[in-house]
Parts: sequence; C-alpha cells; structure tokens
Amino acid sequence: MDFKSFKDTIQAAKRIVIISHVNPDGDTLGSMSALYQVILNNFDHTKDSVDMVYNGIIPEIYKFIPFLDEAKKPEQVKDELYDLAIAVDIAAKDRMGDSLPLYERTETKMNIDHHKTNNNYGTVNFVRGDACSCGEVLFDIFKALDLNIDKKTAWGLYAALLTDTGGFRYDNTDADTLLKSAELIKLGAEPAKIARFCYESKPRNMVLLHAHCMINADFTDNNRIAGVCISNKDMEKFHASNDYTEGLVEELRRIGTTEVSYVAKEVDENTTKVSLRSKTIDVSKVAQVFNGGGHTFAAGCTIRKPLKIAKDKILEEIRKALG
Ligand SMILES: [Mn+2]
Repeated sequence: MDFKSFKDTIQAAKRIVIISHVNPDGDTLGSMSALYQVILNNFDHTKDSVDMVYNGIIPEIYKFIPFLDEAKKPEQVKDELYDLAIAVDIAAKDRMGDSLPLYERTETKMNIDHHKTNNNYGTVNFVRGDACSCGEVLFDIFKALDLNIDKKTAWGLYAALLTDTGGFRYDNTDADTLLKSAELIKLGAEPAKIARFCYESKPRNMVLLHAHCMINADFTDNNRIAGVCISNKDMEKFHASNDYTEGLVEELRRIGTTEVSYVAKEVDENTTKVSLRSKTIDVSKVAQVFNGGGHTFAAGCTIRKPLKIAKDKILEEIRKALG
C-alpha cells in the first residue's frame, strides 16, 4: 500500500471533508474522529480547513467518541467547496446518502475502507479487505507514516476496532486486532469505559423494541433462518429512532440453531432495508443480488419493495444460498 500518497494528498489539500456512512456505526464514527484528529495534530491544517460530515443521527451510545459534536450534517456544508473528500468505512458510494453530491463534486476523492466488496471508487484508494475495521486500516497508515496518535485519537480507533469485531468476538478478530487494540490502550484508550459506552448504555425503549421484535420473530427452515420485519408502526410504538434496530440482527444470530439472521425494516411503503448476518454462508452474495454488499458474515441491502414482499424475496435468496 502506497502510504506516502496518503500524506502527500492530505498535505496538498487546502480544504478537507471527512465523510461517514448512513446509519453511522462505531467504526465509521470512530474512524472519522481519529482521522480528523490526526490531520489536525500532524499537518498544517486547522479546524477551519477540515470538516466532518455525518448522515442521519449519531446513535446515543456513540456520542462519547471525541469531537463528534463538531461534525456537521450534509445540508450544513452544501455550499462549501473542498479539494479533498475522504470516505471512511463506506463500502459503496450510495452508502454516503446525502453526502454523495459533496463527494462527487470534490476533485480528489479518497476512499479508506475494509469491505471486500468495495470497488475502489475513489481517486486515491486505501481498501484492505483483510482488516477488521476501517479503524485498523487507519491505524496501520498512521503507524507506517509515524503520525502522532494521541489519547483521544486512540479512543476513536479503539471504538472502531471494538465495535466492528462485535467486542472482539467475530471472525475478523485475530492476533493483529488484539495487538493493535493493546497498543491503543497503551496510547490512552480505556477499554472498560469504552465498552460500557458501547454495550451498556442503550436507551430503555431500544431494549423494549428488541424484546418486541424477538417475540415476533420468524423461525423457519428448521430454525436455521431467524428474522423479523419491523414496520414504521412498530418504530412509532416505541418512539424509536432509526438507530434503535442496531444489534437486533446479531441477537437473532446468537440463537444456537440460527445459521442466517435477517432484519427487514420498512423505510417507506415501497422501500425496505435489510440487514443480514450469518454463521455459515456468505451473505454478502445474498445482499449483492439486491445491489447491496458487505462482508462474508455481515451484509445489507435496500430492496425497492414493500416490507412483506421484500421479506419474501430475501428469504428466497437466503434459502437458495443455504442450499
Ligand atoms: Mn466497518
């Protein structure tokens, strides 16, 4: 990987915007925060020349990540001109949501990611499918270039590694993940505090929504497939914001008999968002049938169909893949 071009590209840019993906998670937010700090701490840039942009809402549990209070919404920067846009943890361009026009109109487009389905859509690409998280890709770049990682940067990177490995439990966890996490702890990341923010700070209604979904879940194909449909009515009932469904698809996979889990969520009457998790088959291939993508055991897509029809379609593809 040509790390020097990372340094040169940032040095050459006058104004930089860092873009995180829609429905932001711990990896995209932790990566955005860490990159922001590294640029400010290691280059000539000031806060006036670097912006962070997020889509939708920042989940309550991730608000502890440093400097996210300085991040802006796409509409707040729609008249701004940048010469470098950096996408972090964004598998495909449509995952930029309302930030996509901003990315498209910026001359130099950097793409830092770890999704194996990423097609190198940037003009400068740092994509490593073997990394556990975008945070790990950034950590490696920072180390290779001897850039200073301070305490708050370490917090952002650690949050990225922790959450994208499901608390160091998923198959993307290896010795490197743990060695790098240990180094981040030495640099000032506090594991117990960060874990408490990420895993023990859920809003009560989020847990109640999950309980409602678990009770109404569908178990089919000898319980090998577990899934649930969430309508906007369900969301209203629990005063749920969009991020409240996070973690649900993993809870369904946690059941011993589950091989594949899915959550089909109504966006509007003709659009359904689907999250997929697996212990066995490659669900990124299932997601790709509907122009989505992701990782082997964690993927997602959006289907332009009403909730119940989308559910049938995804179930059909999962069954085909299970054989
Ligand atoms: Mn990620």
